[in-house]
Order: sequence, then structure tokens, then C-alpha cells
Amino acid sequence: MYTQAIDLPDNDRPDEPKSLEAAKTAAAANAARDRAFEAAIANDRKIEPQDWMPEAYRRTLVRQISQHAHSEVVGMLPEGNWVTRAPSLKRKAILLAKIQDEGGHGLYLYSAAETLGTSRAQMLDALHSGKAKYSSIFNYPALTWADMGAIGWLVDGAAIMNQVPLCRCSYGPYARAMIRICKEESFHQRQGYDIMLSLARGTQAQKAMAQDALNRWWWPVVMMFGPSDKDSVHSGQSMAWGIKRITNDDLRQKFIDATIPQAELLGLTVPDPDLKWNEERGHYDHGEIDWSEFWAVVNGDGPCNRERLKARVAAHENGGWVREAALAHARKQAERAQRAAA
Ligand code: BYC
Repeated sequence: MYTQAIDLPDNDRPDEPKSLEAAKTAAAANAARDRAFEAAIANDRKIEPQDWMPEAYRRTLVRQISQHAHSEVVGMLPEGNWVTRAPSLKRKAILLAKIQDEGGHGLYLYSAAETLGTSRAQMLDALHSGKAKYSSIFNYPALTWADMGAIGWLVDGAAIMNQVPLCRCSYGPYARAMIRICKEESFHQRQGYDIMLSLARGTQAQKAMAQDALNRWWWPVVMMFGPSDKDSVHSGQSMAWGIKRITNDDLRQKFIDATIPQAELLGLTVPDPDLKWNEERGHYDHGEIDWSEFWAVVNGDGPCNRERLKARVAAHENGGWVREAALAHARKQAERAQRAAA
């Protein structure tokens, strides 16, 4: 129903060769395949769905792209809670459009992952059974309207920092999906900053609300870039394959350096007493990250993990009739076309 995904080249090693001659031919074919893949990576050429690729490369991509898709879709939940409570019709329309964009990002990304031979149903099963991860950031609650500002400004700001290099990812369908996603994310970041700016220039109570949101979202956003490089199990191989282009710590540093002047313009204070400009490094130094909190959230024990998963499973079950109706419609159309052709 969905894509060309299932129509993949046979990626397995050839059957056990029957003779020495056949074994030599098979080994030469495998070596040529490996060399073609390595050369494409070395020359920065895109790998496409029909190209041969090592199984570990395929698995890494399915893991990262499906987690990314899940993050976009689960990421609709904290903002969805505020659609009915947005302070004006204009803010409501903007927030709705942003949330719809996130749903669209999920769809492009599921489609990109399907080109690697994993069905959307398999990916959703992994999410709903709690096996697949999604970004830690969406396991925090959105308590006030200012959180809509903080999410757009900081969460989407962090997302752009992480995702712009993914436009150069070695896997073609993921890289191409990221180009459109990044354009939309930059609108999201601006709408968040615009909310923060209005609140920061508003009454004392509004400014306090903006500061409170920054206080609660800052550290979870800093953690969103993933474990520090020394603890990142996948970075080395993913960088070698051109899937990731910049490490977790380097992206985190770029994000902090870009965001502090924006906080200053708002007149808000980042909740890190150790944050200071390091003239020698040309970067901000920041305080210790509480990695025990990060891993607790990643492993299912954050403030909203259970609530988020329950909401996703319920949404999937409640949408069952739509999927059934779409399939029934497609079947009827196929039957009609067959009758017309007969
Ligand atoms: N949360 O070896 P590492 C959005 C896991 S959506 C949870 O560094 P890698 C938005 C990691 O998966 C933004 N888990 O891994 C949407 C791995 O576990 P597994 C989402 C995390 O893959 C709506 C383990 O920790 N963006 O912006 O090299 C509204 C070791 O990590 C996290 C993406 O998904 C985390 N934060 O690097 C608003 C971008 N961090 O898989 C906004 C694409 C790490 O071995 N993904 N883990 O069980 C990536 O760039 C990379 O996958 C990561 C992690 C940087 C996230």
C-alpha cells in the first residue's frame, strides 16, 4: 500500500557456493559490492534504496529514521494540549499549522524508513510496545502557554541544529526528506521565539511565565542532543558512514553558542550558574549535565513517558476504522478497474 520499500534487491550473501570455482566467483562479487559501497561513501555519493548496502548500515538507518519519525509524531502531543487554550485565534491557527507540519514530518520519515524494507506497521508496533525510542524531550509536560514558546524556540531550535547536517546524510531518501523538514522547522523556531518575545515584553506576570518555561526546558533541551561523545555508542560508526556529520557534543555546543544571545535579547536568564563565555575556546562553557535524569527519561521513567505512550496507542486504535475504510476503498477501486479492463 505504501511504497516501493518491499521491492528490495536481495541483500543477502549468495547461497553457499557448490564448488571452489563458484566460491571464488562469489567472493569476488562480494568484494566488488563492498568496494562500490565504500567508494560511494568516500566520494560523498548518495546511497539509494536499490543499491547494495551492509546490513549494519541498513539497521542503523532504520533505527535512527524510525526513532526520528516517532519523535515527530509523539512531539505533537505536548503542543496538541494547548490548541484549545491558545490566547488568540491567530496563535491557535499558527499552533495548529505547526502541529500539522510535525505530523507531515513523521510521514516523510516513515516513508524514508520504509525504503529500507521495514514496514510502517512494524515501526509502529515497535513504538507502541515500548521497544523503539523517541526523543527524551517529549516526556516533559507543557504546563503553561509560555511552554509553547519555549518548545518552538528551544526544542525546534535544537532540532534544526541537529537536522541541518542530516540534509547531507549519505542515505538519499533521508537526506532529501530532511531538506523540507528543516525549512519548516525554521518557521517553527521563529514562531516559538515570537511567543517568547511577546511574553518577555508583556506584563511582569507574563515575563515570569516565560522565565519559568525557560527554567524548566533548558536542561532537557541541552540533553536532547544525546549522550556526550565519550558515551555515544553509535556516533563513531555513523560518522564513518556519513549518516551523522557532527557529533552530539559539537552540536550541543553550537546550539548553546547560538541560543545565549537570543536569551539575552529576551532579557531572560538561562538556568546554569556555570555558563560563561570562554575567550580562549571562542565558545560558552556550561555546567554539568545530569545524565542520570537523561537516562531515566530515555529508559521510560520520565515525567510523562507512560502518558505519551498511552495517548499514542489510543490514537492508533481509534484510527483503526480510517485505515480499514481506506483499504476497503482501495480494494473497490482495484476491482472496478479490473472489471473495466475485462
Ligand atoms: N532521546 O549513540 P547515541 C523534533 C539514544 S523531533 C532518546 O549518541 P545516535 C520535534 C540513542 O537512540 C527531533 N534517546 O545514538 C518534533 C541510542 O539508543 P539505541 C528528533 C536518545 O543515534 C515535534 C543511545 O541513546 N530528532 O525536533 O548516534 C515538535 C545512545 O546514543 C536520545 C532526531 O531524532 C534522546 N534525546 O545519536 C518539535 C534526529 N539521544 O538507539 C520538535 C535524528 C540518544 O541504541 N537522530 N538517544 O537504543 C539523531 O540525530 C541521533 O539518533 C541522536 C542520537 C543524536 C538522537
